[in-house]
Amino acid sequence: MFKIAKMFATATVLCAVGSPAFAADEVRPHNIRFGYGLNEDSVQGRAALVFAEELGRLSSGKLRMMTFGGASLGSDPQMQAALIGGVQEMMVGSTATLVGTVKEFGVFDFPFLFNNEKEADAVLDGPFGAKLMSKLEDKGLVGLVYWENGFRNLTNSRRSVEKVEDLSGIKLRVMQNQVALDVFKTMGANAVPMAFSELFSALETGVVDGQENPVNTIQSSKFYEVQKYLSLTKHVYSPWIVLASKKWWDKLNPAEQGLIHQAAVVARDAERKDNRAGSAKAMAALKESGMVINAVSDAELDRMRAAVQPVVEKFSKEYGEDITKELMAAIKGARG
Ligand code: TK8
Repeated sequence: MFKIAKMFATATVLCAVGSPAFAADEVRPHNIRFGYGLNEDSVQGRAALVFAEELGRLSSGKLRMMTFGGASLGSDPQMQAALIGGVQEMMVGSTATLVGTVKEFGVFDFPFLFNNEKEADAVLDGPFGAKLMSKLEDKGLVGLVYWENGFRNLTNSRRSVEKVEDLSGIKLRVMQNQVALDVFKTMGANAVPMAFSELFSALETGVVDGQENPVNTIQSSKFYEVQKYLSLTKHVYSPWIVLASKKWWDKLNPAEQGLIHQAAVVARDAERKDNRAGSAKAMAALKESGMVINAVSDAELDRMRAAVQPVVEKFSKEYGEDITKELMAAIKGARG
C-alpha cells in the first residue's frame, strides 16, 4: 500500500508542477486498482492477471493495473459505490448486484433463461448486452465486457435436492437481488440475501444452510469444507461484468480507453476458456472432497421452471415489455 501511496504522491506533484505536455492521443501513466470478490486462485483471479499483463504489454507499462482479490477492496456493492464515487478505478463482479443501479440487470437472474454458454455469449456480447451496459453511464459506471461465472448449482448442509419440495425450509443465501430472492422463496426455501464476501463464514457457523453458485466458484471458494450436498440444478446462468468508474474513465483519452477495452476483451476470452475447461476438474475435486453430488432430472427441472414462472412474469412487467421482448428475440436469434 505504501508503494501505491507513493506513486500517487508522485503523480500529484507532477500535476502541481504543471501538466506535462502530452499529445491528445498519447498513452499517459495511470495506476488502476482492479478489485474482485473471489480468491486469487480462481477464474476471476487468473483472468485479472491476464488483464493486467495484457494492459501492461499494450501500453508499454504505462497502464499499470494492480489486482485485489478476495473482496479486499469490498464486496461487489461496496466496490460499485467506490467506482461511482471515483475512489476506485475498476472491478469485476456479478451483474446481479447491479440492480440497485440499473434494475433491468435483473433479467439475467431469470431462471432457465439460457440453455448453454453459446447462447449466453451471443446475447451478452451482442446489442442486448451493450444496451444494458449503456444504461450504466448516467449512473457513474462504464461497462466494458462480460465475463462468465456460469450456470449455478445448489449446495447445502441438510439434504440432496432432487425436486423443488426438497428446498422447503432450507435457509439459503441468495445474491442481493429481488429476482433471486423471489425465485427461491417461491420454491419454498427460506431465502436470505447476503454479500458473497460474508458467505463462507455464514455457511461455517450455520447462519445459513446453503447457497448456489457455479461449480468453479464453489470449488475456488472452498465451500466443500462447509457444505455436504451439491445438487446440479443449473438453474440460472450468471454473468460477471467488468466495470470502470465513469468519473475516472472520462479523464482518459480515447487511446487509453481503447487499450483498456482491448485488454478487457483478451481477458474475457481467456476467462471464459479457463472457466469452461476447468469445470470438469472442479467437479472431480468436489467429488474427491467427499461432497454428496446428485443430478436433477429434466422432469424435475421442468417442475422448478413452472414453479418460478410467475416470478419471471412479474419482473418482465416491471422491466417493461420492450426489454424482455428484445431479450427473448436475442435468445431466439442465438438459437438460430
Ligand atoms: C463474487 C460474486 C459471486 C456471485 C455471488 O464476487 O455473489 O454468489 O456468484 O461469484 O460475484
